Amino acid sequence: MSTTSTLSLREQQNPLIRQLADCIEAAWHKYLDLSLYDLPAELGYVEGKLEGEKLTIENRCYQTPQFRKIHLELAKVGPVLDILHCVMFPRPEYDLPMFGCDLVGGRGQMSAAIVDLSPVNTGYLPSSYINSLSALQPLEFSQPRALPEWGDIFSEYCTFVRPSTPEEENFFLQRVQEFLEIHCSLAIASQPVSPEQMQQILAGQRNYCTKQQKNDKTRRVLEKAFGTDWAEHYMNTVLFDLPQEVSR
Ligand code: BLA
Repeated sequence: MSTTSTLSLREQQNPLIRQLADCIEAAWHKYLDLSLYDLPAELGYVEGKLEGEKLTIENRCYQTPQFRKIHLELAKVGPVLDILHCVMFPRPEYDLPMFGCDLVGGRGQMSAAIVDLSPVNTGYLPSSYINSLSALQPLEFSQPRALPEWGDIFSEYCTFVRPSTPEEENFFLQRVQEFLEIHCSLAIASQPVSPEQMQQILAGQRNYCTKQQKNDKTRRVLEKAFGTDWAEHYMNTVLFDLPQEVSR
């Protein structure tokens, strides 16, 4: 048995992914009142095979008074692909955007780094978010990336780049940290909305999840390792499950 198998997945990840995972969890612990969120037991830690390499997935999931589910996932395909995926799903009683972050890379080079606070309430971010986000220092990346067709869910503050130097990797880390500080501090101060608004927010969250489920690049990795049905199930129940109707 190789010695690496005794290390956690996080310790085997690309350093930027490891730093980002630590930074996300530090913000959550600093600002939020966390309790555990139970994923189906068989989906907390999963292993499969992708083109002869081992695909390992490790999930961490919490809930808080303002968030139905906050999810951090690390995935690794042998030495070739490292992935961090993170989504914070607000409870629909609160007018809060979706925090989403995906970092994909392999063999020392990141190919995709995306972070956003995406609007769900009739397509607009709350004004408190616009005020804070528009005050952030603009960051220059040498290789910005174009959003796919389903990417109309993202806000104008979305950062989507291929970070190509250590400096740009740090910029990305900084941006995620800033987004999380803004998001967590506004979230814990937010008040519940009216039942009508809640229905709109719910519709916006459903639209967000439905669009994210159209990401063929994510789907392909999961399908190749675990099969079509499993990939469909995983994308619909763990990565982007639709919030249930709420009755009051
Ligand atoms: C891209 N996501 C990708 C890519 C892979 C994955 C392999 C292609 C990398 C590239 O184009 O350079 C794979 N991502 C995964 C897998 C998981 C994952 C397997 O999270 C989980 C197990 N994706 C998200 C979230 C966002 C997101 C929360 O999960 C945004 C907030 C975005 N990922 C996203 C986008 C792309 C991407 C926009 C590029 C898609 C494209 O160019 O078509």
